[in-house]
Amino acid sequence: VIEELTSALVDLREDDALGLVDAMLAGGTDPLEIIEACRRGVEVIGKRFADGEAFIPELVMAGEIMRSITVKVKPRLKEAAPRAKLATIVVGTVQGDIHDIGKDIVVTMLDIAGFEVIDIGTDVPAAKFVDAARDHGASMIALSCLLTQAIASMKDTVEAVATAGLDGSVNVMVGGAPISALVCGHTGADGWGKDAVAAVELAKTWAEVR
Ligand code: B12
Repeated sequence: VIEELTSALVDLREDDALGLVDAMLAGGTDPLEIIEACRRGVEVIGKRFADGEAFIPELVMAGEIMRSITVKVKPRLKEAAPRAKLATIVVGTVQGDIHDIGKDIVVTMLDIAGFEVIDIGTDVPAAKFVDAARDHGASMIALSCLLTQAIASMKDTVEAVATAGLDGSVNVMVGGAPISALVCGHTGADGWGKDAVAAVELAKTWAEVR
């Protein structure tokens, strides 16, 4: 059934995908397995896009199916989540970039790991990250980007956090396809992660240190 879900996503059969998710949740499948099966589907479409075999509408459609599935799965994930919040973390895709499929996975995973997550969306200017961190008393900020061009916005955001005097109390992590240790160093961020699991691990480390 797990493979069927991945294929339904790859073929963009939304009704089939949602039906499978309902059946799997009813049958007690681990919600994380469902998210992972969908992620593999989106990955296949991403590869087809890179090879010129899929186009923008397919990508948008895949994103929408992924979102509908996340809405269904989230309540189930929350049942298993710890009650006391570990820390508050502001998450968003930086200015100039609207990719949010990966960012949403990071949000979901942090949420179920027990973090209070403030999702401020996509194409977010540096000042908005600073305001959100201050307003919500966050101790961490996670920046996502998929465009090489948007790495500059990450650097700007890290600088804005320092200029606002929050660098002593707020840790910033960066992630997304173009991010590596080298790029992280260039942005001045405190850490980076290659996927949503790494985001949670890093956030947990930071939560314990504070
Ligand atoms: C889907 C997609 C789109 C969709 C986005 C839909 C949406 N709602 O997000 C649409 C069609 C809108 C789109 C638009 C564009 N796209 Co696009 N898109 C993709 C595609 C195919 C997949 C991205 C994706 O969702 N992957 C699946 C998710 C699950 O993976 P992920 O995002 O990498 O996230 C994981 C990790 O990176 C990590 N992670 C992510 N964020 C964070 C944050 C932290 C803190 C941490 C620790 C980890 C982390 O965890 C996630 C889960 O494991 C990629 C190609 C690819 N194979 O990556 C191109 C790609 C990113 N797009 C690209 C481009 C160029 C564009 C456009 C400029 C195209 C255009 N000419 O209009 C526009 C951008 C507009 C803008 N201003 O942003 C290029 C970028 C090239 C570059 N290096 O700069 C790529 C690489 C395609 C290519 N090969 O050319 N795109």
